[in-house]
Amino acid sequence: MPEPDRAPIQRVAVLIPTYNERETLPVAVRGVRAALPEADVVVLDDASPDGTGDVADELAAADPQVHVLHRTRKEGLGAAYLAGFRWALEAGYDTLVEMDADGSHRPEHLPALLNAAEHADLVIGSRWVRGGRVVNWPLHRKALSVGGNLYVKVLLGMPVNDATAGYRVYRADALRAMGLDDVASQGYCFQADLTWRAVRGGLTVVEVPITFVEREVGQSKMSPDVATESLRRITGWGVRHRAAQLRDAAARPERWHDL
Ligand SMILES: Nc1nc2c(ncn2[C@@H]2O[C@H](COP(=O)(O)OP(=O)(O)OP(=O)(O)O)[C@@H](O)[C@H]2O)c(=O)[nH]1
Ligand SMILES: [Mg+2]
Repeated sequence: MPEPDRAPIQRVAVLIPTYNERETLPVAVRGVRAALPEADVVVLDDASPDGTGDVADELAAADPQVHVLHRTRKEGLGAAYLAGFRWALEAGYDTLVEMDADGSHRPEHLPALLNAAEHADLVIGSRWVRGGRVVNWPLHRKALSVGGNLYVKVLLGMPVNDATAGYRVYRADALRAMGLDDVASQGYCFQADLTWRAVRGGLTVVEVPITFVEREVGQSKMSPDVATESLRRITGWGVRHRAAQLRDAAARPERWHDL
């Protein structure tokens, strides 16, 4: 194991975006507080009609290590995370965790994810590396995730098996270096977008296997629109990336023999 080459992890914020998660949020918050007592929790709620914001306020009133960002309307996972990142970076956290509220992301994995973040800029809790698992997903959902990840990997040439995963750890300096002002991805495409920015920026990305458990309560926000946004944007990045590679190669005929 290499020596830690980054600032030690001292202040951790676990960001949990919510939209209609009043049943699942308390379980998730309790789980994080038990697994990682020194970390703070920041709930990012998009004015959930089911009153998740009030549930979050109650959790925050009972525990000074729980905070809530109330957003005025549903703007998608990406926008909620960007607001959460800004808040947590300004508040001085050095390590930011992304975690779903719905029970899919087990708090028991947090220590291993954070250990890996001692040596990485971005740690992805990965379903599609050796040791990773998905519990209770129908075949079509597995196929969508595996197929989507394969598409990203081949098109962009990214050495990451689960670029769309939403359970991850960012070091604050890495997020600052990634330039988040022009991130347009709104849905789950946001995860692939930030992975691509990290890889292109030469940051260290590490995958740690997790067991992902499908939600048992509440409703999925996955939709055909979300999948279409991902396909459209990722294809656009791929086309631009491959065109740039071709331009590079054309400009350097002396190196064609290396190709
Ligand atoms: N703030 C906010 N949170 C959201 C939004 N959309 C989804 N989320 C949250 O993001 C997390 C992941 O969403 P899910 O609905 O579980 O999506 P998913 O995991 O792809 O779908 P399932 O497999 O069915 O659970 C959950 O904690 C959601 O409440 C949004 O527009 N705003
Ligand atoms: Mg989910």
